[in-house]
Amino acid sequence: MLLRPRPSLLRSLAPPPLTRACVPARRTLSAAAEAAGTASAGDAAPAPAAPRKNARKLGPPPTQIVKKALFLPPGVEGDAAVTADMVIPGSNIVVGPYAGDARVKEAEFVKSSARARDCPKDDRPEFAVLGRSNVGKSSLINALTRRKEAALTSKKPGKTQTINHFLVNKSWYLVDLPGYGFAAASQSARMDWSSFTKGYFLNRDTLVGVLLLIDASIPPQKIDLDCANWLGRNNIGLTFVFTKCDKVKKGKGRRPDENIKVFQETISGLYPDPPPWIMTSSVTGLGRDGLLLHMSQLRNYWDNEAV
Ligand SMILES: Nc1nc2c(ncn2[C@@H]2O[C@H](COP(=O)(O)OP(=O)(O)OP(=O)(O)O)[C@@H](O)[C@H]2O)c(=O)[nH]1
Ligand SMILES: [Mg+2]
Repeated sequence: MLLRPRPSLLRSLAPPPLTRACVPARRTLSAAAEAAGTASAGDAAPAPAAPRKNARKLGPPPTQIVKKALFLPPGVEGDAAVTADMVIPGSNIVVGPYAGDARVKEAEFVKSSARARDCPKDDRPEFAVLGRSNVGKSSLINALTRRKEAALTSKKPGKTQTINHFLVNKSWYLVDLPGYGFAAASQSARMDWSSFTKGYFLNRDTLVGVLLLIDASIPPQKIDLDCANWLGRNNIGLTFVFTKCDKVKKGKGRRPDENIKVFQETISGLYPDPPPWIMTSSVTGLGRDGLLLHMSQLRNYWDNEAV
């Protein structure tokens, strides 16, 4: 049976962008951080903490928090009580009832596909890893799967040129995609990128969501905002995954948390509800467990709600 996510699922994960005039209030990282009691615009990236699956049963008396900056996952209603210990550290993501086993027990490379129609044909759910060339897509896949060379990485942009499927726990896929915005690529290569990758997004029935990687060591880039808009317009659910949060340039430039705050402010008017975001580093492992937990709740919801 071919599983198909219900349109309502995709909408709940990626609300379509609105015009600025439609949005009454700004939602920023600092607001999210205050609300979540996790990442703070003035602090360095927080140390990775293992999210607690049964967080609501543990810890000190729960504190009610402001929810307007948080991503409420499927199964958590807008009027539900949300406490700080339900929020994944370094993110705005609330852990809901669909969160499950997030461990990666095994991961194997399955296939490289040059065209969308050559991708594996089965009904297992998948997450696509998307972002600019060199943002750290292949490194993130290696960090999530804890395989040093599962996906090939390179200092030179443009390393990944095909759609690469990695099967995790024999039950779901992580998909490494070619990067966009590779300045040195010829015009025709850039056109090829957009037609073949867009074909993948628009036709892949088993796509649960996109991890849109944003380099936190540099200021926000227009091409990333354009990509987020394109995904939103096409009702494709996304999670902003900030990469390279360990990278602090000496002297000049903003720190990762400052870049993230500017990015949050830039996109704040575009969404009626805050999209999920999380800070990561493939070098330190920051955000790894939290991101896997987030994916587990999207995946389990998709499995349960699929028709
Ligand atoms: N400091 C730091 N460096 C990183 C991180 N993630 C990736 N890098 C480095 O960034 C460079 C590019 O990483 P890749 O994982 O190959 O990037 P990619 O997005 O797959 O690149 P393409 O396949 O060319 O699109 C490599 O030199 C990585 O070591 C991170 O979290 N922190
Ligand atoms: Mg790559």
